[in-house]
Amino acid sequence: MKLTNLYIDGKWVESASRARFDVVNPSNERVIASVASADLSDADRALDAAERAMALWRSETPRYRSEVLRRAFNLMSERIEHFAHLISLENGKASADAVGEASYAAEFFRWFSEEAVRAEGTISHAPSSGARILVQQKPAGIGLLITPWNYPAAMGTRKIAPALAAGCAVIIKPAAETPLTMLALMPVLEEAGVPNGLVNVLPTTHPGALVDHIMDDPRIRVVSFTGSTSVGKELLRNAAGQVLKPAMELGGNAPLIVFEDADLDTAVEGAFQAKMRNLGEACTAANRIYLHENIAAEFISEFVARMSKLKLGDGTDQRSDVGPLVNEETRTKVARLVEDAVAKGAIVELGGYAPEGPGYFYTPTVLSNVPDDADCIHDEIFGPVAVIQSFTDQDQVICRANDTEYGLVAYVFSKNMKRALNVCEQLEFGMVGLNRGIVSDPAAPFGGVKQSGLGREGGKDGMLEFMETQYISAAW
Ligand code: TXE
Repeated sequence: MKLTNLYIDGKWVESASRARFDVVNPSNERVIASVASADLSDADRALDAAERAMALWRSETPRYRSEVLRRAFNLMSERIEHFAHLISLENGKASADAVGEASYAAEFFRWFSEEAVRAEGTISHAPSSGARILVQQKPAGIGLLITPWNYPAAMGTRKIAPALAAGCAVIIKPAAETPLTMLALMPVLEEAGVPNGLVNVLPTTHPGALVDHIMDDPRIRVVSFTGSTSVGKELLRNAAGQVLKPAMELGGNAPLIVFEDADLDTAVEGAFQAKMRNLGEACTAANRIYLHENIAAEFISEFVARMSKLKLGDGTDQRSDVGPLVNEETRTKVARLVEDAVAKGAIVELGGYAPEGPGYFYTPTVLSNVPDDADCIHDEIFGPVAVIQSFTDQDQVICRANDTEYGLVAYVFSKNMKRALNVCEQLEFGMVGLNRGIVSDPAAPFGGVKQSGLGREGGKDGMLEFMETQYISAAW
């Protein structure tokens, strides 16, 4: 078993209260690590360290910051297998998914090393007064980054890299289920040249109290969160206290629409990726699959064949295609949603049960004929359950797709580009996958509308979440 501490000011330290908690491997329910649990005085130390570090970091040249981030990319890329193994151990995901995540996570350092030198401003003439309008971007201040367990590396680097590129320091509060990957990143950042105190990691079992305390400190200016909509709303309320800049990546309920003119193989593979990447434990997971009734039977038969090939097993075992869910609570939620759908008339085409034995496993499942009043149509499933409905009319399916409080991502499959783009534009979602089951890319603005959140991560927009616009009205 591994013992690990908090990471504050470039040092590994016990928490002031000496409290610790266990991290469990979801594949076999064994304890793999004991981690220090931060309390309020630890947060104060991290804030002091971040303040000192940021004062120097923000005055370095963008080129200097860019080179540090580039080294972080290089170093993380050399250790993909190491990070993938840790991700599989603490999250349970299969090693192919874990390698994918670690590589994706590293890419944020590369992208933002390139963006670090491109924080541009403008100068223009005020039309009436003749004054000059100078607009520039400045680092917003210390960022509090709260990350979930579904992508223990990538949800962290997607926030750390832009914050550092912008000139900010950060305090990270990783999920208690998966703190190890983020802690393991710290030696990489040190080696890359990130100064002490610029990045601090505070795992805890009391996120509410710790986060409230940090958000009450006027030195924090940004709160960047990825997690559930309910916690996001609570954070938004608390952010009002110090009028913090919020970036919120919250839940999703993605529709995936397959028209009768879609390339069927592309659609099946795209739906498979959109549903099963990360075992469905992703806010981008296809939650509702709408098939045109002319192609529904053939699609279901091919999709079930694809899903039934998956081998369940320990996430760290290279032979496993899919691992367990992250914990018992998640598995219970998934099982409840399946039972509810079946009780209301859904047909189980595949799976639909939790196998015996240790580990939080749930079999890949396909449900067809799912009625609109089933809970899985409205709630985020966050598990390996494909929920299939059919449709006949384009306007009606757009209406059903938009009938959700969420608005993160939608997927459309059609070879008719005129129709496809028209449908994409009518979908009330921040992102659309068109003939693709994956939308995430460090170069693209990731984020949602409605109750899926505020702000964008990645792309050009990601860095702006950690910057403030300043305008100087000048006469010369
Ligand atoms: O999320 P939480 P949970 C969705 C998904 C999942 C559900 C519940 O539907 O089934 O949320 O997951 C920290 N103040 N997503 O319960 O609780 C927590 O420690 C401050 C979607 O794990 O939102 C962790 O670091 N922080 C999602 C982070 O919030 C608090 C990813 C996320 O945990 C807090 C994860 C509090 N009061 C879940 N309570 C996505 N958008 O990808 C918890 N946290």
